[in-house]
Amino acid sequence: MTFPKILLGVPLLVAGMYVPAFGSTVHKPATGVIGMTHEGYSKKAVTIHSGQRLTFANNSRFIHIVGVGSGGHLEVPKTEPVSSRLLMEQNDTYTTGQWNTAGTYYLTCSVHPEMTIKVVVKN
Ligand SMILES: [Cu+2]
Repeated sequence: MTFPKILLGVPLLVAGMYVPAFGSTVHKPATGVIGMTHEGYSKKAVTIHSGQRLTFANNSRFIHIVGVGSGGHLEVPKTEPVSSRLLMEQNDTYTTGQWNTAGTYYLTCSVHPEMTIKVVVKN
């Protein structure tokens, strides 16, 4: 029986999620931008007004997969809080769509369950 070579990629993928990459130093996020460290956001909560957007910057060497939810569990909200459903962190900096509906929401990271930020949207 031959060993499937694709299985060699699995440990590398897992290592990429938990072991920081090598490279130049990471930069602090700009003012007003929410940073993402290894297992947390730079804030526990943020309050915005409807129509505003949130910008996140990855100031760690870890990947983050961010979406609506808490405790690492992404969920589909009952009411659509943002104008764009795409809430995944695919780049080092990510700006959400406009937050339309007043309420309290949570954004979490499916890779790091400790990463949950409360988003309060006011009219
Ligand atoms: Cu994360």
